[in-house]
Amino acid sequence: MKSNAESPIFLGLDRRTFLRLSGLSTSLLATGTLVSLLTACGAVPQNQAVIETTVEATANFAADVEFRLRAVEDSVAILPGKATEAWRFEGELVSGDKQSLATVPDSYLGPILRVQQGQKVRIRFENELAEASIVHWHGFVIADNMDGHPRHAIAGGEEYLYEFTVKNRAGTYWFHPHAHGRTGPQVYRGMAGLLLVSDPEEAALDLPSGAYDMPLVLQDRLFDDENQFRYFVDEAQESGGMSGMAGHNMGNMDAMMAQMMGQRGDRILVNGQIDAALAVEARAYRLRLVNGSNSRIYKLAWSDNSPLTAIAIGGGLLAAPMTKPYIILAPGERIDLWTDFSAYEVGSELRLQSLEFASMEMGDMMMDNDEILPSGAPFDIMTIRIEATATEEAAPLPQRLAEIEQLDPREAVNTDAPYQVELYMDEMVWKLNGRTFELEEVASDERFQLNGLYIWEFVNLPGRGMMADFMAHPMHIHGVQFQVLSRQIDPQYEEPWQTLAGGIIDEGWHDTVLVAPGERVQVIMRFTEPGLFLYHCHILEHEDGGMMRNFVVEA
Ligand SMILES: [Cu+2]
Repeated sequence: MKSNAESPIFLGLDRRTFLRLSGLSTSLLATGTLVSLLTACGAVPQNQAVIETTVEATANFAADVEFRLRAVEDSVAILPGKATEAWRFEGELVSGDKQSLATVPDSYLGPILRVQQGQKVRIRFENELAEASIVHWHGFVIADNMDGHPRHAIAGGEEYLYEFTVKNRAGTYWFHPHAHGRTGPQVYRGMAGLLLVSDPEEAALDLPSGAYDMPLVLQDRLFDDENQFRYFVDEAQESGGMSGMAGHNMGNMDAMMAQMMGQRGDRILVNGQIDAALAVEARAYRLRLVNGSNSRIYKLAWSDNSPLTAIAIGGGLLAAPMTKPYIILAPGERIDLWTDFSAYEVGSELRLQSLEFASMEMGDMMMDNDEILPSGAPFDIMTIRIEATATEEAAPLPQRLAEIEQLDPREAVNTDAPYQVELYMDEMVWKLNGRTFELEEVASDERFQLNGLYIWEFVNLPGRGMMADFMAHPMHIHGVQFQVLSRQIDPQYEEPWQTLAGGIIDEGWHDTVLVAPGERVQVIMRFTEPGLFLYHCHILEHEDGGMMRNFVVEA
């Protein structure tokens, strides 16, 4: 099996400190002595494992809805002037209800697929890119060979057939590529789409629907002078690879910073649009916010300081609506807001913003390319114009939304010894328990029993690696939805933590949880799908660099 390329990533330090700690000097950098340290830096695996897959539809799988999903190279108008080259999902409804597929107009984003709990879904994925890819249905409880594991990645020109029954609760899920080492660049170039699930419990609530149910995908991008996406790791590769870095030091420093802290941009896009504006009626809406950014954390707030009302999170409807002054949305996470614009005058405007927070990434401003908007910096996300009175009154917000079974930690298999996952950097690479990703490797402590209830504890504390604790990591577990049991913050991190704490929603079901610097976060879950699944950081450059591992659920 091919070994994962390890990427040197370092963080939380300005350039000078990094050079000192790593025993380098700027003169060494200039002469290219850094080369040997960085030989593996850009060595993105080009070949995924070849696995035989069936592309023949299963005869006795009577699909209720069938889609064709192509990964294509395309160009889209984003900025004035030249079009931007993008990679995108092009969707087509093959059979089933016409409401099952919608496209996002004038966007690189893929289709919005609407499915119902219990439906049988068939999706034929056709990879027309020049590199391997595979599709992961983020948040879905699904068979392991349908989950889009990188071992199932297919080369350009090949197909992968997905057939599954929707098991998830009503909610906002999404899909994106998951080829190892290439998730970051593929998502960044545009590959992402939405997967919205409905169920009878949700239907009974009479929540805003149709035009009043609005998915909003939040992403940041950096553009060059020709209106093209800038992705630093690929740029370093294209300019002769990181091993030939003499003469490309600054470019490669950008790439190293991106690997260390995640690729960020300076433009905020909503549904693929810059300077997004949404015209609404003075009534209630369901706004489904998806953080589809490679690494940016949003601290969502309204410009008039109105509180936000959350009705659903990644794993679907909350038990009851929750009101927060602001809400933290980490990469991979979703939040559904119930927002009533009827209190606003027709003709008025409101902005959705991201507020300032302590990012802990102290090197950011000094090390990042200065075009980049640093993590934790405040910015506007979009403008909402209240353009008209309501054509139809919205039903009032129900005070109870869903039944949520609380998992009991006393009933867990490992109540007294949770599986600990330590998040830290070691030998310049972000790791999980000191290990990086191997395509099919599973360690002895990464094995769990089917239908077993388990507690995992993510630990983001100093003392393990040289730089263990400078970044918040959104940790994602595949094939399962979990509940957050507890958070424990180290006292020395209390102050920065307080800039996030008021906006964290731990209630309900999750597939991704943000683990802040100085934190221990315990989650509990029951594994109901046997097989090989992933858990990883959803900062896509961390994931691509190896901050990802397999675990096995054994029948
Ligand atoms: Cu991470």
